[in-house]
Parts: sequence; structure tokens; C-alpha cells
Amino acid sequence: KSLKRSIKNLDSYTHVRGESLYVDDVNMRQGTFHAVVFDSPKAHGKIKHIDYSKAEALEGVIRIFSYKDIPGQNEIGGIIADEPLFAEKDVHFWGMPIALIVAKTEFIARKARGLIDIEIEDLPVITTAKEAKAKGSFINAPRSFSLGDSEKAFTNCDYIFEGETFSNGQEHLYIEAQGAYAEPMENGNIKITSSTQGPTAVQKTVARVLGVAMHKIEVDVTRLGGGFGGKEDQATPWAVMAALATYHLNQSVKLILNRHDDLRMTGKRHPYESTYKIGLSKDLKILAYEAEFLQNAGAAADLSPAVAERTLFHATNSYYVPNVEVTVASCRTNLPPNTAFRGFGGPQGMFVIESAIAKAAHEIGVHPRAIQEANLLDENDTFSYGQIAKKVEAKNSWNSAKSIYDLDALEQEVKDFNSNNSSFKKGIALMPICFGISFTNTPMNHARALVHIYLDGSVGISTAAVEMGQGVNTKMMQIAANVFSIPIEKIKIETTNTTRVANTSPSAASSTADLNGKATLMACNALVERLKLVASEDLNVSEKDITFKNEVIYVNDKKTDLTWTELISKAMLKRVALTENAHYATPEIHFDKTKEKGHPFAYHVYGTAITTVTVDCTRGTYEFDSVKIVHDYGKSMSEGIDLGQVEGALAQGIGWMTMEEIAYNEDGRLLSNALSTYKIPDIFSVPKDVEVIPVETQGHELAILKSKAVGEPPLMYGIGAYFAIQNAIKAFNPNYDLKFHAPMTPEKVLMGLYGNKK
Ligand code: LUZ
Ligand code: MOS
Repeated sequence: KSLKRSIKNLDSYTHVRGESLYVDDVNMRQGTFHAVVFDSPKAHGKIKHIDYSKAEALEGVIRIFSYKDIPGQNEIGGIIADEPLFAEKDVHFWGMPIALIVAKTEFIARKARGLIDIEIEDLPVITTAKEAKAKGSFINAPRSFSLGDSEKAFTNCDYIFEGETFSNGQEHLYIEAQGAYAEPMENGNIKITSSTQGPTAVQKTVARVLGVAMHKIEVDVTRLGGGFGGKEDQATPWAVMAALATYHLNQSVKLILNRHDDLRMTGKRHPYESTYKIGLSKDLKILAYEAEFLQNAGAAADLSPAVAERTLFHATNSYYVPNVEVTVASCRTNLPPNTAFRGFGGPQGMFVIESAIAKAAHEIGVHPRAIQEANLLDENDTFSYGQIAKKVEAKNSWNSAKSIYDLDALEQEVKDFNSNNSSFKKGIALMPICFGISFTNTPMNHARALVHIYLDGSVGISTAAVEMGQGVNTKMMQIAANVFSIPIEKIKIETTNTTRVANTSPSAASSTADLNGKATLMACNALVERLKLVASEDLNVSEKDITFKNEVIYVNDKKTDLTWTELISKAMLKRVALTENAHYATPEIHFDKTKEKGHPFAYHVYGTAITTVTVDCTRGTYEFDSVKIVHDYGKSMSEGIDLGQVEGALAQGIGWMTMEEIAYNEDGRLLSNALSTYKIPDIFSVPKDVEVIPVETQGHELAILKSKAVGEPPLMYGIGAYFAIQNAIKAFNPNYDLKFHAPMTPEKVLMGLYGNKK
């Protein structure tokens, strides 16, 4: 059987015609109401008084809902129950929802919001993780991973360096803002169309807040206009609010945040303030590494403890370090609860060890890549969390990148350019990555698929996979088309719906195609086995000799007259089930949180990026000349889609490291609250040349069809952008006192070029 690997993302056809359906495109019932959220205008305080009377009196306002209208629990926290849907007595962040205004039109609801009077008594505001730590304000107890004995190892080091780093948050900026549409069904049942990565999370939380059983709540998702982690947990409150209004009013309610509301009310990637201590031998081996990560969790736990955990898992990136002691603390502040964002704490951890390496290289007087290269992971090395590294591609991808792209020549070009130019300088940096694939919370690694073959031979597939632009639906179709050997046009991926596939994990952790794809594969294989039995009776041959090829049944590789469609008809007449439900749970993985040891990841994804940048030393601006990547796809099942994931993730990673600057003032108000003050990479700021070459690997049995997970790992290639710029600054200002404070905006480049001298 041959898989068509060069396939395009099939969603692109309806995208370019403007026909793809999002929440805002749902056909509305007559009389649908529209809702707007009233949120806190202070980051921390006691609510003294709220006067809704003027808003309620506005013509067209139906009703305003607050915590008093919640029939079940006023609680939406997932990992920790510490987050109310609506504020009760106090507010904990600027943008915290207080009430929902429901009106005949969105315009009226918005106008009513401006008529609400609120009086808040100010309480002290914490905006940084360091302040939170100083005040003992934490989400939960800190966690540590350790390997060997770092304290002892430091006594044997020839070099020891310590320092601090900061990496800022990042706004998800999905094109489709958060939103949901709730409809009343019979008997108090509610159907919700939601822009969520986690339909079950929405269903469970709606049931909890309304105090009803989960079976009364149906959640349906066609696709998202982007998620990036921002809709793993934080799509839930808006769906719950719409459902609450529907519950009371017995009418459909639409709630879609506009961009300003979305930016202000939702959490982002976690900013981290960290300290490190790195110890090396004369031959540049990292003998010991310690780090303390202070995670700015915001005002509620959300997914922060899980994000923090992943920071520890990736604290040593793709290096083997024999003695490690790393600790992370989730610090409670008065920012909107920060949440999942592509990489999920991994990038923040990797930035710190790359900073430590850059610092060590600068002080010792070698190129950072000498240290990177001397410490790359090998087969059978141990990660600090106990997993033994297998099928390691760290050195393979590194060496391939060096030779395929002729690193010596690239470095020589940079050197020559720098000796011939005084007001422009080039910098080059290598960035190896190693990212663990699986939800770090082992029980979440499962999925189901429900596959129907209809009596005309067409196929419908339901899974938990949420299509958010990553092309997972196309991958599911490829899997079924390959197993059944029928054209992709005969396969439809149904919406993601909690009544067809229940109790699901969110589409996250780069694992959606692996988990749901494996379940789909199992269901399709079971159907094929059943159909072979029917064919063997019909053709009077052994089922072992039967294969399916291009919609025709073959016996011992010889074509028969029996077609796929006829076989399905025959199976129907024989009363054979043409539906299969399969369950997949990743084998082999386990983790013991009491020991912080185990085998949490199905496998790891590797790769290396070479980034070259030119810095304008008059203006502090920069342009990326090229990013040249060798990436470990395993055996990519959809080359175009996977390349798109690498390119998109790279741009997003570069944005985080260089230009995307989240700013809150000391009162906790978001200053970067519009696209005029928050810049993401556009066509003018992405690298002029991006090359991605697959490293030759065999893939992994636990990856779907040996095609490795691709969603998150390549984001971390973007970290190379920071260090490429830093190397260019060093070429201009050799006395530059290295700072590790991302993003590297042009302002910071200028300070590096002309200030910060030792
Ligand atoms: N979400 C989650 C994730 O709940 N657990 C994870 O381990 C994870 N990893 C990456 C992205 N999202
Ligand atoms: Mo995610 S950061 O929702 O995989």
C-alpha cells in the first residue's frame, strides 16, 4: 500500500474559498441573544459595590448574569480548583470576568457594559514572579528533578558560571478569537459549539457550573482558527457563560470575544525569571547544572503546574548532563492566568541552558557551539527524569546540519562580512532541540475513534482530534484511505463531538495525530479484518490471501471482480457490523511523581537549526538572512503539512524571542493590548531564506505510521534567533556584558551595542 505523502492540507480548499466554518459562522436560531463579558478594571481588590441598574434599563438588554446566578459550582479550575467563573467578593486580575451581559444585539450588550458602575478597594498588585516568591505567593509546592550529585560535581569543575535569565510571555493571537454558541435542546439539554482544543473540558466544566450531568451537555467543534495552546483550557469560560445564559433564558446565546477583550481577559505563555549555575571541565563537558525557574503563573493555576513540569523535563535540552538539580516554582501573581502555549514550558527551560552555555562560552572565549557540540546526547544516556534516551538523533541532526549546509563556509562568510563592515554585523547560532512526545500527565495519553462505513462504501470518522490548522483531519483521512485503499474523497472527518467520542484529552502536546491516528488505524484495521472474512466466504478463498487495492479486492495479488462497494453491500446483507470503535492508550509510558522518575515520553523529536542574522548597528534593527534546519520527522506521512508546521513554529519561536513584547504596567494593566502595540512576525520579519531538510531516521513505532509529532518541537529552533543576534552584538561590542532577557527587541540590541559594558 502506498501512502500519498505529498498531500496538501485538504482544509486549504475551503479556507481559500472562504467556506470553512468557524463558531461565528454557525447558523443562528431565530431570536438568538448576544453576550458580552463585564470584567475587572483593577488587577487586585475588593468589590465594594456594583450597580447594574443603568445597564439593565437599556432598551434591548435581556439580563445580566453574575456568580449569584450559578446553579452549580462557581469553579472552572482544572488541575487545582482555584478559579471562579465570575468574581464574587474580590478580583485577582485586570480582565477577570465579573458578569455576563445578554442583549438582543452585541452592540447593545457592549453599550450596556459601559453603563455598569463598579467600586473596587485596591489591594497590592503583584506582577512579577520574583515579587510573588518574596511574598510567598505560590500556586502549589515547588518541584525538583535531580540526577547525580551536582553539589559534589561543582567541586570538580574547572569553570563555574552563574547568572539570571528572563523570558517574556507570548500572546497566542489565534486569528479566530475565543467564542462559543449555546443552544437549548429538549429536557434542559444544551448543545454548545465551541472554539476549543478540549471539548471534554468544556463539557465537564459546563456540567459542574450548571450542576447537571455531563450527558445533558453536548459540545461540537468543526475547526478552530488557531489554538496554539490558548484554547486548551481557556476556551472553557466563554462556553460556560453562554451555556449559563441559555440555561436560564431557554434561548440560544452567542458569545464571541472581540480582539481587545480577548487580549485583556486571557492568559498567555508564562514569563519566567530564572537563575542558573553551570560547571564545565577543561574539555568543555558540562559536569553540573543547576537552575531555579520562577514561573509567572498569573492569578489562578490553570495548566501552570503541568507547564512547570515540562520546564523541568526540558531543562537540559538535547544535552547529556550527568549532575542536575533543577527546581520550578509556580508563582501566583495578579496577571490573567497564564496557560498552555506551543512548547508548554519546554522553550522556557531550554532558553536557560542555552543562556548558560552562551555565558560560559563568552567567558571561556570559545564559540558557544563548541560547548553545545561537546555535550550532545548519545544513545542510552539518562535524562534527569530517569528515562533512557533511545533512537537519539541529536548528533545525527547536528552533524547533518553542519555538513549539508556547510557550516564552515557559513561561519567564514560571517567572519569576512564582519571584518569588512563596521556598521552592520552578522551573527550565527546553532540551536539543537530535543522535545518529549506524550502528555507528561500519563493518564491523558489515550484516544478513541469511531469509524462508520456507510452502505455505499463511503466512510465517516469521528475522533477527539480538533482541527486547528495543523492538518490533523487530512492525516486521519490519509490513514483510513491507506488501510481501506480507497480514495480520500470517500472519507469524511466528522466534527469533533462529545456525543460520538467521549471523555477525551485535548488536542495538545503535539500528540493529536499520534493518539487519534493510532485509534483510527486500529478501528480501520478491525473493519478490514471483518470485511476480509466476508470476501473470503464470497470468493471461497482463505482470508489470509486477500488484500484491498484501489477499491478492488485482490487474492494473492491478483485482481478479482469484487469491488469495495460490492463488498460493503455483501457485508450488509450478511448483517456484518460496518462500524468500529477503537481505543488506543500509549504503551510503555509511566511516571512516578513521588520519585520524579520514570519513562514519561513515547519518544523524542530532535533537530538542529543554523540561524544567521544581520544587525544594523546604527538602528539596532535586524534581519534574518537564513535559518537552515535539519529536522527529525521520522518518516513524514504528510510532507507538505509537516513542513508547514516547522516553518510556522519557527516563525512563532522567533517572534517570542525577538519582537513580541508583552507589557503590563505596575497596576497590572495590559499595555500591549492591541496589534499596534504587540507585534508578531509578518512577511517582512520572517527569515529571508528557510530551508528544512529531513534527517534520515527510521521514525518510531509509537509515532503514527512512524511519522513523528511535529506541532511543538520546531518552535524551539526560534531560540537560535536570540543567540544569533547576541553574537552579532558581540562582533560589534566585544566588551558587551551578556544579557539574557528575551525578547531581543531593537531597543535591547542598541543597549547591547552601545551600553552594558563590563
Ligand atoms: N498539555 C498538557 C500539553 O496538558 N500536557 C502536556 O504535557 C502538554 N504538553 C505540551 C502541550 N500541551
Ligand atoms: Mo498545547 S501548548 O495546547 O499542545
